[in-house]
Amino acid sequence: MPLSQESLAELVAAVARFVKERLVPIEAEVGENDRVPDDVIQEMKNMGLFGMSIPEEFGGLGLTMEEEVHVAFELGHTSPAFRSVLGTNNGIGSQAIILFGTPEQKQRYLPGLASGQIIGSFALTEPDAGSDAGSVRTLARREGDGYVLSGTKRYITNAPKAGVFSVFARTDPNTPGAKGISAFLVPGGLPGIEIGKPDRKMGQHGTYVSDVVFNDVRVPANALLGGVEGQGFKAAMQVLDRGRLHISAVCVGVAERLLADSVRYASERQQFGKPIAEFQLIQAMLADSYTEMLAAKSMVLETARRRDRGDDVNMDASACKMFASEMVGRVADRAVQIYGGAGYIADYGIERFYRDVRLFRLYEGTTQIQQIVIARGLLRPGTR
Ligand code: COS
Repeated sequence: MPLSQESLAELVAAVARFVKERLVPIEAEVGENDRVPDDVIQEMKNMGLFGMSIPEEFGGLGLTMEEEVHVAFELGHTSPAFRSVLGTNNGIGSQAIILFGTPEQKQRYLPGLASGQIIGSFALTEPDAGSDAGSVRTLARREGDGYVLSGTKRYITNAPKAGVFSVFARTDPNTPGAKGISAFLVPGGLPGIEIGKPDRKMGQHGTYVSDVVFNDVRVPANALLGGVEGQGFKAAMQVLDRGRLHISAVCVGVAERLLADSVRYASERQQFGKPIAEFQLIQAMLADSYTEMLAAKSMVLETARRRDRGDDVNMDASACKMFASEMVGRVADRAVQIYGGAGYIADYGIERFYRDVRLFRLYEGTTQIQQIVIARGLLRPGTR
């Protein structure tokens, strides 16, 4: 059930306060130390932020997509690393269970994911299966009354802390492509699971990504998501439809933050005897950034509302992801330009955002994959 307007406003205000008072002051420290402090993570858990999208009956906040998007705007007002800490539990690490899990699977994992006691992680990508997600090679061999998983997953967010992986593996080696793929819920500590050293990244320091190797990992039959083979690819795609909308909202939030910083800096920085904000070439950059941010925000809100009404938003979630992630890249670039030399110097924090936002155009589907999804949707008979 949607929150009342009052409760939503209270939640959004609480998150905005937390971001401003607790997260913004430690952005630089987190970027440098590559670590979000444990007490901050605990505060996020206490606020229920690990379970925003998880139904209330399992201990989550049960937010609608529109409500979640409003919270994501706020979380975007600080370094994206903080959002990433709780991002998988709300998105790709829990949604497969919410959308397709059996009642037992939901009962087993969702309360822990909602409280943040369990960290969820989405294991789809492989060394040779990135954009071509239908070509996964990880195998799930039927053996006795269970399965044995073998294969390597790559760039898996939050893998080093994961309590449960949604693993996409081929149960039917004779069926190539999407149809032979099934999804499994695999507890993090099982024998045979090897977690690689966290990868060194361009940005978003404080979040961890690594390889996960499955060396003949045995799971019981009830680890099969939804108890049905061959549904893994569709499950992954539906999880990503939702995830892409959430990421789009974070992009909007980051753009709002960068715009606020740019306005403040332009108003304070003096050149030629006056604040640079008085120069029309600076004003043009600010106006372009605001307009593009507003366009993305409107798209995200409208698509979230349509998803809440039960519409298929596959194409539009991709349109949001493409536009919002490219938009925040341009806004970050203009922010560096407005700051001038200071934009390139670490102390001002703008170059950190510039590096952080680059990831938005890559993960949960590159811009080029979003273009494919949109174009296919347009060309599908009867779509428009
Ligand atoms: N919801 C439900 N079903 C979907 C779907 C969706 N959003 N998208 C595709 N499907 C279904 C199709 O309908 C098709 O089913 P049928 O065979 O029954 O018709 C099946 O899945 C295969 O779809 P398709 O033929 O479109 O698969 P492709 O191999 O061509 O791949 C893309 C499609 C490229 C869109 C997909 O591989 C993709 O999204 N890749 C990017 C993956 C990604 O985002 N990776 C990031 C890693 S996670 S951080």
